[in-house]
Amino acid sequence: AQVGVVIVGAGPAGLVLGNLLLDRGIDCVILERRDRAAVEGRARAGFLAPRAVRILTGNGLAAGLLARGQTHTACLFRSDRGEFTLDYGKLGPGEPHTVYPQQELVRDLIDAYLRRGGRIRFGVEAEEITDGRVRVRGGTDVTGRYVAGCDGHRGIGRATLTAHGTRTARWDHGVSWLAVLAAAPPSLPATGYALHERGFAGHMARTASVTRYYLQCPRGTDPADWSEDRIWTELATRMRTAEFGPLREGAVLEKARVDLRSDVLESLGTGRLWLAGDAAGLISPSAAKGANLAVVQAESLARALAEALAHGDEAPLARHAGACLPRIWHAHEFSQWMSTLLHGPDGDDDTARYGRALQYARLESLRTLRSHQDFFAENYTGI
Ligand code: FAS
Repeated sequence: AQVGVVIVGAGPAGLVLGNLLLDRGIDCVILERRDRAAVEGRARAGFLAPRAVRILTGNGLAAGLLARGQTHTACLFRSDRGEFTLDYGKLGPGEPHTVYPQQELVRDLIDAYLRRGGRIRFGVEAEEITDGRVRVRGGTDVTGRYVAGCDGHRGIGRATLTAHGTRTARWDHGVSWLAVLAAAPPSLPATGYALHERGFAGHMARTASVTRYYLQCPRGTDPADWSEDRIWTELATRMRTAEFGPLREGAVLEKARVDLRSDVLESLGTGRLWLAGDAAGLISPSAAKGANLAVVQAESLARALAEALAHGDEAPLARHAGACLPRIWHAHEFSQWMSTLLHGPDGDDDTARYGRALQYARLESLRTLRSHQDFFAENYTGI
């Protein structure tokens, strides 16, 4: 039997899409290769932009984040020139971020989807997508009028599109982060970005008792080489604790290397296969946009699929791609701006010295110029 839409992947993109399609009376099924506990336990993003919060709130999917999310309106920058705070909630459009761990949001979205009578098949891996038919590893195929590839940047949704000629624009920021999750309360009153000649360090609260830290590290770094002691010592150095006060330490729950790379598919879909989220484009975490882009794209795709199914034409889907791509590129442009602000060049040759001077000039403009602060606020919370 054919369903309206087969969704591959139960991350933020697939789950928001599934909930919004059900709300429009469209029969869909989500295929997720991992089990429910694994999907609900994967700590990743934590920053929700106002537009993503509005979409979730407007579709009855925000009870958890409104009850347990924390509102953030400021961030701070540290360097060898001192520390300054940017009250982005009072700059530019004057909007806040909501800090709510992605795995909590995924849990809420799965509950809501099942409550709406949605079907998710956990532990089911899609192997091939051919014109609406999804071949399932070791199981029965599933056919949909449409297939939504929400299976991340290494998924078969993207692989299928690119195999049929869709080009990918890609950028390697040449930087890696050691992404650490610590069982420790936040050490700073806000998200902190520390620029240091040894490399960038970041501090992002996730909950009252868990904090995310990032340490810029060389490509190929093995997280196993970073003991708990070495992590806290390096964080103390780069966050200049001698000058600004100690960090609140705790057990390291997770450490993983994230290579900062970005890419965008030059088409979000064709015919019966359409992508949303990381499947459509991977954005470096430097500006915390990935999960937000996933939510915004899923909402737009849900509307386009509903129209296409109702009127039997693909024009709404082409309009969806046309509207989404400029928004994706806008987010990538800011993410690139942020990455060059946070990460100075390696080495000490003339080129590195020039690059580092530019980095500090950009930081100084951000500290002193209202126009730069408004630009930052608008892009930091915008999507
Ligand atoms: P996801 O990757 O979340 O979900 C894809 C799903 O598809 C997965 O559950 C996978 O199991 C499933 N799947 C894949 N192939 C399949 C197949 N063949 N069959 C069935 N299922 C399949 N973003 C931010 O905005 N802020 C951050 O601070 C941030 N930090 C991050 C830190 C780390 C360490 C990482 C890795 C990412 C981070 N991101 C961050 C980005 C991240 O949040 C993504 O943008 C977000 O998960 C994208 O959501 P989806 O597109 O739904 O993809």
